[in-house]
Amino acid sequence: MNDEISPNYRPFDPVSILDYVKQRPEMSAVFRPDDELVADEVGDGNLNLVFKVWATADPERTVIIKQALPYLRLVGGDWPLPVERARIEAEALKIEYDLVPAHTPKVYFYDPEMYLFAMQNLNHHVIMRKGLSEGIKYPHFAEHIGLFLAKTLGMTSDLVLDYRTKKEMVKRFINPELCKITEDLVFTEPYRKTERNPYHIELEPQVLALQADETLRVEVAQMKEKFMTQAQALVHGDLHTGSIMINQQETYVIDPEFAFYGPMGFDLGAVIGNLLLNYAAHEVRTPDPDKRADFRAYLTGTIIDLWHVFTREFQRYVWDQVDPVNMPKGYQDNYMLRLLHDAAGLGACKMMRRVIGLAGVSDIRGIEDVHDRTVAASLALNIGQALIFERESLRTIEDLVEVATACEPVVPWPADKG
Ligand code: SR1
Ligand code: MG
Repeated sequence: MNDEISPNYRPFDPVSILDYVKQRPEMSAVFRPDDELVADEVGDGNLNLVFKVWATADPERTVIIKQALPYLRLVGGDWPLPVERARIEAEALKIEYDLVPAHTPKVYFYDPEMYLFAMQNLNHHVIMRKGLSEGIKYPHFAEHIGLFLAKTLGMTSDLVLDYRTKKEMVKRFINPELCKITEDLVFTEPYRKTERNPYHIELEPQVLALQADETLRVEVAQMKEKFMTQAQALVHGDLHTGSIMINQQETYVIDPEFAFYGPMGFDLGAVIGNLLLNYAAHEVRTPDPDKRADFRAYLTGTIIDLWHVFTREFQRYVWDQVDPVNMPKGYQDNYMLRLLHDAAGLGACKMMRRVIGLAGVSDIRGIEDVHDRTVAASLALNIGQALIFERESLRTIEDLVEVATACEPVVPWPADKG
């Protein structure tokens, strides 16, 4: 897989990265020749080395260097991965930056020998998943992510691009090994017995029942087929709340190394599904019923709002630009409805994998008390199942929220916990 790896490639460390940064001419956009630099390795994801580099005299002069390792960091050398994914990520970021600079970090350069790129350090932002788990609301998120989704999905699709450009883009973003991770971890392994499903034992009865449900596996297989065959737009491919850096004013989408030409619903569903995972986590993270209801109203309101922003901006950047003879209103309306159904079905798969499979989410797996964790996980699984089964009956985003909020956990809330 990594046969063609550059002979000059070597993984950096916090010391060697400094000399490398100093000799890159592009870094004069951030650092001065006489700057003393320091670096930290801050990667907490599953796949890469991530170095934060800054000038000691002024920590605001800072960059992130992200370097691909030839194996999966989460499990070590036994799982090789193509380092070329760094090119995919850097190119996807550049396209997203051209489309939505307010919500994409700037890339300074990509190095095809070291399989790394330098980008803007979002040092005044936090990972959204962390903030949401602490009950922090982000009032502008729906507006920001709705715009990001409309532009990055709509404007990389056949609806806007000419026939040749679109096909060239598909070729540029062929990403088989990272897609295979998703095919396995999102659509395959959660639905069978495997040692790579590290759910906790208390959840086992529900997981076994889910895996035994052939009607569910039929629906999941349809979603997997869609993921593998529908080259609709340049999707981010991993747009969970851990790929979003945020504060009260700004939102940035990071980490598009899984980018490829796939169904728009995969990104839409990732955002919605991850907000619903957080919704499920607050079943136990926020024991006070009023506070819980308030935060959940924020989460569900955000889902509704982001969808309306998405459709509004999609109208502006896509439908208002197309030939209405070839794409009449009836087609446009049906297209948006199919996106809603895809978002529900694909988002459901993304929820269930985070509960059952490898690479869970801290919203739920970070809940220390095992009974509490089981309650939250159970609710997330039930929301996922309801959404995938009900997806084609949905007419509006409000319907989707209604289906999700009607769900309960299988495990009862114990009387002594209120
Ligand atoms: C084995 S990599 C595990 C997960 O991390 C990434 O964020 C993707 O979601 C992938 O499935
Ligand atoms: Mg990632």
